[in-house]
Amino acid sequence: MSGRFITLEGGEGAGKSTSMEFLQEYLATTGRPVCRTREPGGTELGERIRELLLAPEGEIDPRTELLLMFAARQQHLAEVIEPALAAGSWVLCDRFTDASYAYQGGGHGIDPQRIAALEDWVQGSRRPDLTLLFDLPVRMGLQRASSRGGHADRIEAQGEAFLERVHQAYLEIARREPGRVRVVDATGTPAVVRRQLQVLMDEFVGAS
Ligand code: T5A
Repeated sequence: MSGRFITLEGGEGAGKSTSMEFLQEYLATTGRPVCRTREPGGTELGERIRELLLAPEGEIDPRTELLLMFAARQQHLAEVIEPALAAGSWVLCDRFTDASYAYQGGGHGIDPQRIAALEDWVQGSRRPDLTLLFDLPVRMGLQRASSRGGHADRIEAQGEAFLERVHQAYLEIARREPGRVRVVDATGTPAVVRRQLQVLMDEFVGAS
């Protein structure tokens, strides 16, 4: 039986990493093999590209940024995602191509048709089976992210107006694809967020 591809999306500090733990445990209790990964990253090369992309110093042209995201994604698909799905694993991926539409498209204004061309080329027909979109006001996400301590990465440091465009782009994707993209209200406590995830996952797993 082939696996399922589940992606987690949302703005900065929306709680994806926190929820990843719960989702991994949830699937493990159903007896499904799980592969947990992230973008940009997920492979040795992808993690090196991630370091280049997120390092706070220096400017990166938005097109270069987009192409590096897809370079890392190509490697990730070839090395990790496709083999895991073919082996029957359920893949949980912290961010995927919706992030390119939201950040490089919505945030930087790159034409979505350009992104779609890369998506078709790199992914073929591969699309997530389910996307959980963690919806949180930008300012709240930034507060949560800064409460963790450490420096803002280069993309996080783009400013509130940029991150608001990203937020709106994500909501637009959810409006366009309500079957695939399920919106999680991320403003509540971790326990409240988990309860929503439990309901969504019960529904998705039950239908799979
Ligand atoms: N990117 C990525 C692109 O621009 N294009 C692309 O194509 C791709 C794939 C990745 C960056 O790359 C960009 C987007 C990103 O800017 P990242 O470090 O992976 O960088 O950034 P994020 O995915 O945003 O990760 P964050 O760590 O910032 O956010 P998370 O994982 O959503 O949040 P999390 O779980 O770490 O939580 C943040 C803090 O809030 C607390 C946590 O304990 C933590 O301290 N928290 C809560 N507090 C209160 N209530 C809750 N419900 C909470 N849930 C978590």
